[in-house]
Amino acid sequence: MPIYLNTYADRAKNHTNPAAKDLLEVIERKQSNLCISVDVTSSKDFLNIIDTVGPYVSLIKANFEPSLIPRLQDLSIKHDFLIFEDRKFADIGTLSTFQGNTVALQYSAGVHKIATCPGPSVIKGLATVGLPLGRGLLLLAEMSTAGALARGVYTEDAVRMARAARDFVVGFIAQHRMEGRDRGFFDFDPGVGLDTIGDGLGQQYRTPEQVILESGCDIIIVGRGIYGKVGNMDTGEVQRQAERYRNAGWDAYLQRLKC
Ligand code: 5FU
Repeated sequence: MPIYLNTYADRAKNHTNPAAKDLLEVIERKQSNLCISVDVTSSKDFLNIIDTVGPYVSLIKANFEPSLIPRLQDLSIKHDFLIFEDRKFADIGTLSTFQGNTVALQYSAGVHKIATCPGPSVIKGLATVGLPLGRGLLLLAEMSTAGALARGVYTEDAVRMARAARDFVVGFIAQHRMEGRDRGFFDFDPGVGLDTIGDGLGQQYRTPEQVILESGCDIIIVGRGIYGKVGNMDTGEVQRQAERYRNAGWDAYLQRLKC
């Protein structure tokens, strides 16, 4: 059976990367393929949003300050979600004057479960730190922004690099299923919105149904569709939107299983 038609639970049973396995199990347990992207500057808003949406998400994507890590870890235990620190590791993989290497040093300083990066040497550098800690890596294969350069040969190379490092690379940030019908990689899709098709600055939104059912992706990444403009946030509304996106993502998955 094509892997994207398998249940998350079945995929969890067979996955050899512990971070990917954990994520598949959380998704199944919470019946949520929703990842919230928390892109806010105030720590108070950041923690409030996460505490509010926690019950509805399987994953939090953020770029957070190290001082917030203990509180974030408490919330991840309270609400049963995983943490995806979104960093673009764009430095070199090896640097001869160091015992380690540049990206490995960046990576080991945080508590990232998953990260994005370019280049095979960078993957190798991150794997030296991430694999012993049971982490997984996502490669940026495609982008949701209009006119993005991540396409064509770049995208094909990202898939090739992932295949060459299957133990550590668990999938892609992408706009559609990257690996055809037979592979076990995740496809995380940002650029998801139920009420609008763009933000006026190049971001392009598709619905959970387009992303999960039509494009065969696994996880929807949603930011402003859930928390809108921060500042005078209505917690009840954030909760309502998180539940709405969770339900839309899960319904699309259930429909896909019937295909
Ligand atoms: F790689 C990508 C991409 O192609 N599109 C994105 O939108 C990443 N993103 C991130 O997903 C973006 O930087 C935000 O962190 C998030 C989407 O947030 P939004 O508020 O739902 O537009």
